Amino acid sequence: MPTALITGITGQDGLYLAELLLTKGYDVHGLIRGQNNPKRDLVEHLLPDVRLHHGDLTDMSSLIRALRDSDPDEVYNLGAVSFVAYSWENAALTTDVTAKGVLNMLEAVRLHAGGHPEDVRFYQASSSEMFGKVQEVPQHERTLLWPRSPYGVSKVFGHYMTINYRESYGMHASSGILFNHESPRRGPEFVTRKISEAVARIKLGLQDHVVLGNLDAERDWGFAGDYVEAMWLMLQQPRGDDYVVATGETHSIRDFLDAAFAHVGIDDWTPYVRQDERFMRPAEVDHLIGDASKAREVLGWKPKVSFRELVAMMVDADLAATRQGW
Ligand code: NDP
Ligand code: GDR
Repeated sequence: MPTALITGITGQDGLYLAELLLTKGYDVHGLIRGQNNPKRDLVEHLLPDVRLHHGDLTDMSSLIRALRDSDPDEVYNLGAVSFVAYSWENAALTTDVTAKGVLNMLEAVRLHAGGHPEDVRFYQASSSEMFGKVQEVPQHERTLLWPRSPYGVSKVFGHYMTINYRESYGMHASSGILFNHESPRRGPEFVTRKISEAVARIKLGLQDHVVLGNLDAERDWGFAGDYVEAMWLMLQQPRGDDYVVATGETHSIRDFLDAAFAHVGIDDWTPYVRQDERFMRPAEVDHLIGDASKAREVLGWKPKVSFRELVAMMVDADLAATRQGW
């Protein structure tokens, strides 16, 4: 039975990835931080077969201990301060976790694997935010990186450190440059879930508007359940490498609003949406669209859920959850 250790198991991707690996027969371990993490109950309820280990990406000794206790064949490093807007207010913390945390994990894996660093396969959660001020459309593995936030800069560090460990020590280390992926498990701070929750509550008469920032930014949005499959496929290849994972379609926040409100029968959303400076960013990433040809050709990966299906799935889940909460 192969064994996997996942950091960020309490997050959106961690939950989907753990479910996927369990269906494939893996012994799944997860890193959980804090002395009383409120998401522990959720993980234990959804994934009773996962074994949790205390640890934090900023504390290398805890990573070494988690590796010793789980002895994994595969490590998926999904843990991060992942909210771009928050990263300006907490740039040093973001750097400690999202940048230096990657180095801590790579080094812990290298030490744990002793003379055979290639025996423990490593996945790094890189991001389309690394493209930032877009230099090329669509973006692919060799597109120039120009990050526009402390989060983006931290992800560039983690990305190159992963490549460096592959080249320096022969580690089987892969970097997935994933474009935005969403689901009903997306944190409510991110724009898609903020909209799907608001649409559900507006439809049910519990809220009369939602306040957003820039409506013109464009993102390549896919479904998280599809994207974790690409992570796994990367670690099944003979060698580590870098792959863009995306749908190849881009939509603005306005398009998302159109689709989400239309799904509940509201054609004109303008009376329900307000804009506020508070949600504007000091520097914006305006236009993201990924070229996932390499993932398609080498991994045989392609997305299954379309943009409209994704929006409908999120709004329906929030309608159901809101009704249940009554
Ligand atoms: P989430 O924000 O949902 O999850 C982040 C996870 O990181 C949580 O489990 C969180 O734990 C954990 N974490 C935070 N700080 C630490 C720390 N100091 N030590 C250990 N773990 C920590 O993110 P997603 O699931 O959406 O994303 C997973 C990864 O993929 C992240 O690295 C993200 O940056 C990256 N990514 C995401 C994309 C997306 O569209 N979703 C696209 C591209 C990359 P806790 O619950 O305790 O806070
Ligand atoms: P992003 O996701 O920054 O792309 O990072 P987010 O959903 O936060 O923002 C997407 C775009 O929407 C605009 N926007 C708003 N965003 C939020 N959160 N709240 C608002 O009210 C709002 N109004 C407009 C933003 O300006 C932005 O242009 C996500 C994270 O998962 C990262 O960890 C990951 O690396 C990238 O996706 C790929």
